[in-house]
Amino acid sequence: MEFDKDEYVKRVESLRPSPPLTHDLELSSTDQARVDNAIASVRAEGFAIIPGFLGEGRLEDVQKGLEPIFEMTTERDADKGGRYSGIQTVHVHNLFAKTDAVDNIATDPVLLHVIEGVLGKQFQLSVGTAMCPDPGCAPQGLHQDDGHYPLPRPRPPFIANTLIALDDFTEANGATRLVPGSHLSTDPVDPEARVVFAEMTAGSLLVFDGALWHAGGGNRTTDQRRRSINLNFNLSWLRQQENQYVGIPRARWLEMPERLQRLLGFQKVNFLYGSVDYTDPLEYFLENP
Ligand SMILES: O=C(O)CCC(=O)C(=O)O
Repeated sequence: MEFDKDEYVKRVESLRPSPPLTHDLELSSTDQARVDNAIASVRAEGFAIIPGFLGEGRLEDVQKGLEPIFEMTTERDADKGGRYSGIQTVHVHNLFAKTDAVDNIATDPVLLHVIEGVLGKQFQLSVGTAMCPDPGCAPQGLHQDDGHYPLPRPRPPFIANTLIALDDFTEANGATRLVPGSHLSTDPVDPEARVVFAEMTAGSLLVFDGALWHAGGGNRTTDQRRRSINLNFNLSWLRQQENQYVGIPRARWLEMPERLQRLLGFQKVNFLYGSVDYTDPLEYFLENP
C-alpha cells in the first residue's frame, strides 16, 4: 500500500466516535416499556424474560432455517474430561459463518436496546451458538459467563447473555437454572443455592447479566429437544469469545448488513481501538480485499 502523508493527516482529522448500534432503531411505546422492564429486572435480579420476543412467523422461519444447524449437535461423555459431568450436548459455535437464519434476530431493535441498557453503548456480539440439550443430557454445574475476565468484583456488567427459545423451555427438558440476585455477589455461589428455572414458551427471550450464576438444566425427557439460539454480547473493548474475523469467510461478511458487520466486531471504540491505520475497520476491510 502506498503511503500518502496528506491522506493520513486527513484521516486523523476525520476521526469521530462510531454511532451506537441502536442508531436509527425506533421502538413503539409498548416495546419501549418491555425494554425498560427487562433492563430493570436484569439490574435487580440478574435476568429477565421477554415472552413472545419472536412472533409466530419469525419463530417458524428460524426453526426451519436452523434445522441443518441442529443436525450438527452431538454429545460427549463429560466424565472423560472437560467441563461438567455426565452426557453433555456439544453446542454449534461460529453460528454466523454457518447460517444467515439468525441475522435479522441479532440486530432486532428490542434486543439491541435491551443489551445497550445492560452494557451501555459500546457492545459487540462475543459468540453466537446453537444450543440444544437433548433427551438424556445431564445438568451443567452453576457458573458465571464473565469468569474468564480475571478482574476483581464488584465490577460493572461485562457480558449480557441471551437465549432465544425455539421450543418451550420446561424444567423437565432442561430450562436454564438461574440463581436470582447472584450477579451482585462477590463470592462464589453456594452450589446448593436456590435456583429458578427459566421456563418460557418458544419465541421468548431470556437475557441475563454475565455475572449471574446459572447452568443449563438436565433434560429428563425421552423425546423433547430444547433448542435455543444463544447470542452472547460483551463490552466492545474486551476480547470476543469467538474469533469471528477469522471464523467467518470474507464472502459471508460481504453479504451481511452493515449493522450486523459492526455488531460482530467491525467497530472502532474508545477513539482508536479496533481501527487500522486511523481508519474505521469496516471501511478498511471493504476497501482492502
Ligand atoms: O443452555 C443453557 O440453558 C445454558 C448453557 C450455558 O450456560 C453454557 O453452555 O455455558
